[in-house]
Amino acid sequence: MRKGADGSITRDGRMLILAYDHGLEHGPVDFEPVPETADPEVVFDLATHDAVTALAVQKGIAEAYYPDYADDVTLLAKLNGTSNMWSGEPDSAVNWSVDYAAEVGADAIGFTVYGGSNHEIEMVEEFREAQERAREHGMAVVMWAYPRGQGLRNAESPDTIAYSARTALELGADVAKVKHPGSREAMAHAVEVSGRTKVVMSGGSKTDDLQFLRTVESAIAAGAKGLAVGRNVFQREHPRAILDALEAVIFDGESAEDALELATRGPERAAD
Ligand code: FBP
Repeated sequence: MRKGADGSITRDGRMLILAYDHGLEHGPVDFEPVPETADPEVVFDLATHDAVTALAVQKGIAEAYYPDYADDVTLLAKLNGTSNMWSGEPDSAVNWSVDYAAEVGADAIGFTVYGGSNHEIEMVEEFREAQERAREHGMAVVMWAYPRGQGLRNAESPDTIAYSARTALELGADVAKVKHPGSREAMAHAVEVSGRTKVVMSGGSKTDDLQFLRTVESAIAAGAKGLAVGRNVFQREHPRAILDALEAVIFDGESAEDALELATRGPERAAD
């Protein structure tokens, strides 16, 4: 029906999705570096930063906290997700419907598809249902396009990541969130094969400021439209400073070095 419903989660065609579903996906261990981030209010406050174009959370967090932030934060409803307390073939429970997410106030949905899992068929069929319903609501559709499965070899190879990005186009996602494939050329290839589906880089585990910003800069130079990030923001001592720097790299075209310099002496750093 409607391709390109991503206007609500982009700024000048680019985006920074702050992801905060880690309490479900990884558990409270992800909050240990900055213990106050176990409190969702702390991350909702971060999501009011100008750089953040949407906040991705699970249902319970949205229900309990979004009403207080509805004027200042764009909600991306991460529809499926699961804990890592069990082991087995990658799969993800669908925890809320698109209709309910719309009722709570979401402008966009997020959905993980583990391409290569033995559960890929069911996940893709669940995605179909959500994607078509999201189109009816005019909501943007973001696919967490993660190749993952016990029988999948080369899950992190550039070709596999490009393949998963392409599946997002084939299946009707507006945005494909992919792991960085390791080089600018490989990211450019993933972007190219994704056509009109926008590619964003997944943040990954926390790295140092400059290394992280350089990776984001390289992804943007390769044609990625932004970033979906969790730990590389909320596990930092000065999360607003890294958001300042990310804003400079993603939206203003600054180099990683200049962005870091700006952010390090910027007013937000003082406000942390
Ligand atoms: P990060 O930037 O912290 O990697 O968050 C992005 C994200 O996709 C989250 O939405 C999710 O909780 C997490 O990564 C899943 O990571 P993985 O499945 O690789 O452990």
